[in-house]
Amino acid sequence: MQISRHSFTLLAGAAASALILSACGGGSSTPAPQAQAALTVAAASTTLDPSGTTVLSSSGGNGTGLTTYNATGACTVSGTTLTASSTSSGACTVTATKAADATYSAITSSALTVTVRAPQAALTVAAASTSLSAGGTTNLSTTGGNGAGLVTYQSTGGCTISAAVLTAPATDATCSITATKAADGSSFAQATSTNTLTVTVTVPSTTFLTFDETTPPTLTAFSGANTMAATIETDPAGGTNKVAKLVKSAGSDTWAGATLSKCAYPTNALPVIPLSATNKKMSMKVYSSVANKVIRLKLEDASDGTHTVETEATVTAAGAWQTLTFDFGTAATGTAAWNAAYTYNKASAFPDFGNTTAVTMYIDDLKFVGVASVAQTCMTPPPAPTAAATVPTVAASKVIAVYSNTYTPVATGPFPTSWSNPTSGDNLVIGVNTARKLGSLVFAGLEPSAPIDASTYTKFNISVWTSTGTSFKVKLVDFGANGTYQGGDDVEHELTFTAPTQNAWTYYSINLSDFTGLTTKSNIAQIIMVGSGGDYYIDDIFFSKP
Ligand SMILES: [Ca+2]
Ligand SMILES: [Ca+2]
Ligand SMILES: [Ca+2]
Repeated sequence: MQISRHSFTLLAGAAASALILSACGGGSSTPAPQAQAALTVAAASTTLDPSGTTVLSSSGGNGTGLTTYNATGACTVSGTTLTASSTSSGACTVTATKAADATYSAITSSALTVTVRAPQAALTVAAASTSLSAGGTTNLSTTGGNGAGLVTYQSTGGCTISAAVLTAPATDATCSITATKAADGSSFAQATSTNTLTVTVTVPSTTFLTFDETTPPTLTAFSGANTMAATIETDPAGGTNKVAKLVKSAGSDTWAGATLSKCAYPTNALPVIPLSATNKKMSMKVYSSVANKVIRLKLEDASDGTHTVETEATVTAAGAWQTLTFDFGTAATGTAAWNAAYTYNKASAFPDFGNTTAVTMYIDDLKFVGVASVAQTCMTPPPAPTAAATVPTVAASKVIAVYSNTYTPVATGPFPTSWSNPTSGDNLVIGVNTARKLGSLVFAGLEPSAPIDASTYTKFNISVWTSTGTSFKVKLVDFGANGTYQGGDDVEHELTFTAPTQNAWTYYSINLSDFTGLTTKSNIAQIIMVGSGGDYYIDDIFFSKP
């Protein structure tokens, strides 16, 4: 067929019409794109703190088109990560767009609003008191911040917190406190105090020894092997501070140590250290030549060595001062427990207790922990005679003396005898005159080495001094014809003198006939003195005749 120019034009017009029909009516060669189902964008969190992030996701849509996210306002988007601005807050508008593919046209979701909370103003934590006693409390507070978020407090270092009240522990501590103000809904982000606060807990204590005392303490080293030395020296760390230096030599006794005292009475005493059910600790600074060494501290009654309590602490560093705590509530293995009824007024330190190797330890600042300002009063010695007993004037030729330095006494055993209470006595020397002290006298015996024949004597004489005694008794015992203890012939008689004059010598010159039970007097073998408590001083015990 011949196609005219005109008809070609017509054909071309028809073809164009066919193409248009195809596009509009779903013709087979180039179908029109379809609309996707609705697309929804979501965020894992719709409230963000400054610089906070969240993950975006989408649902809905159709086809294989890539989903991308867009954000405007106070955040930015990268991939699926939405990041809040660090500087601005408020609304952030997020949309997702799923691209077109061969089948579907592109679709964009509705907008999702993510809120970026504002940063709070700086928060500052404070405590009403930053220096607390053990177990003491203080109120915490904050300034700054924004919004109505709850403020909470956290502490390290041993302090505890309940609501806004901080409680100090029972021991020395340094506590750091942090405050956190919670986020306030969608307005303000969480705030944390940037200031930490140091609370220093001061446990009350009383210092018993510093070695800087005007009158230096007395150091009494002890060691059977003579391998212990204790002196007061200057601080090995420098300066003018005075400390005690304990030098234990190789080959020492395991129990070598030194007693630390500052009271004149009783011997080796300190003022009473008032350990109690609630306060059983002492502290002492220790500086050791060798690390990881035990030092034992022993407390006892300076007047009764059977009343003791011992505990130990360990020096962990060499050549550095460490403050060690000695808890007498935990007695050293094999030693007596603390006893509420005991008086502790004597302290001894045992460097490297239990070992025999050489060690040098310096000690300083012995403190009783738990109570401040304990009165430190040394015990007052009980009164004692300041004058000698009146010297008796009976002629020596008419005397048999048992105890005297006016007359020559007969030989005797120890005064008091070993079966007495107390078991030993002391001499009180005033000028040239000696008297015998019977401390805390219950009863004291005196035995001539050979029985005394007092059958021709008429008086028993004795001088007695007491400050607190309310009675004095004296008993004479005659061993009878056999001259020895027992055998059925022993006789005795005790006389009681009530209300002796106190704080003065009393010279008793007693008729032997008053000892009515003493029916024989040829073998007087025991003189027994009985007190009512307190110290008694005795002098010039003798038999006499006109
Ligand atoms: Ca000192
Ligand atoms: Ca005398
Ligand atoms: Ca007898």
